[in-house]
Amino acid sequence: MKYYEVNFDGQIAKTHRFSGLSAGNLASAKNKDKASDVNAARSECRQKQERLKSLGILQFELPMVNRPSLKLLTQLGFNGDIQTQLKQLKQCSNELYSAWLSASAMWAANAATVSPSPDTADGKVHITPANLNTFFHRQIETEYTAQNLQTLFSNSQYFTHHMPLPNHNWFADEGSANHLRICPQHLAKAINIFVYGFDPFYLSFQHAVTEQALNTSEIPTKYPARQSLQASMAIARLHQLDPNMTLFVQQHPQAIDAGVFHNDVISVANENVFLYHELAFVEPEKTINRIKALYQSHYPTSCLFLIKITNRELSLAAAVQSYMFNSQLLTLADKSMLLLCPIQCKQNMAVQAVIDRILAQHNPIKRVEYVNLSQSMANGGGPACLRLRMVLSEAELASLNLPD
Ligand code: SUG
Repeated sequence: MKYYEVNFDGQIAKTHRFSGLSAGNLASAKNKDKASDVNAARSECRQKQERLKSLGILQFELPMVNRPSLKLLTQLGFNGDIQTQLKQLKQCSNELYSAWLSASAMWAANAATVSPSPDTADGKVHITPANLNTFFHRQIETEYTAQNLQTLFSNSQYFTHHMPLPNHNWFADEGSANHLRICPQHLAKAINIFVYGFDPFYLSFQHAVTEQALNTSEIPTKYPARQSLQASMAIARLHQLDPNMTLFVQQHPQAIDAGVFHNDVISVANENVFLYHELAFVEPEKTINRIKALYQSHYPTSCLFLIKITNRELSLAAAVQSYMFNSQLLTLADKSMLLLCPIQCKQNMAVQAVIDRILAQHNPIKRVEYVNLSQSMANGGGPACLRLRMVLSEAELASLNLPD
């Protein structure tokens, strides 16, 4: 059976704007109230999609999450005709008005966590829409995203849809942006790595006993951690992943406080290549050794390429500014890999030096290209944020309920 990497990009609602809604996402804060251009945003994203198609990568769009939601106005108790409701909403709070307008469903990496059929005990594709409950402007996507995913992946012979996790901070979930698959080839049963920002029970215990957690580096102190360990564990259970091939790894609090609000801003994996910053995870060496040992025990004849970028080579600040780790790492027809980077990487000398090193060393990454996604980047969304990445078999692909 043939398997393919398939990318589903989010569509951009006409209300695309910069509102500074995501604390801890430095681009979002910096560009608050900057003039936005929805046509430019759509055209930039379309160009990225066209480039991938021309490289032979399967590329589709998720159905549009319609914004703004009129239903939400009524749900929040704003009455009367639409003009009256809007007047009331604006008077009530600017922040609420901006959240209501937000076109944030464009960042499809946060739409859901998806486990492909080679990884799951029942051989089905499992999908859990993310509850996105850290920020209200994102949480309002979930209901619509879940419906869209059910429509698109409607064949129950192949796809199992789970409910979003309970809408509580214990289960804060931001979808595939905090999930990595590592394996010799897409079609293999993979090692699943879930990256979490906080363990809600550890934290409450610490608070109750000594408040020690706040005095150590165990949690971020400046910005919110958006992915909970409990959420990641629940998804691994729901998706019937092999516990012997599943790791839960904590994101480095220093990284979160430097603006790394999702793991896909600081590491990227594709098949047997794992590109990561040395401050991506707590206990970095131990974490990488666990991944290495697991890989060697499951795929003794395959080589894992672990590409570590040190903080000396590229500071966390430069990683966040350039979004190098938010590149799409893709396997091409000849089995070599392409790193599709945001254009910001071209202008950063430290990133250029890192890229030169990667290309010069022995690993499958043979090409680097750059895409201009300035409208998405100004809200903290690079190439990898814009797509929900799946691995689908020929039969699963043929069953999709794609619009004509
Ligand atoms: O959730 N930005 C999004 C960016 C999401 C990027 N996704 C991944 N890294 N996978 C967020 O922070 C900003 C909206 C505003 O400020 O108007 C925003 O929601």
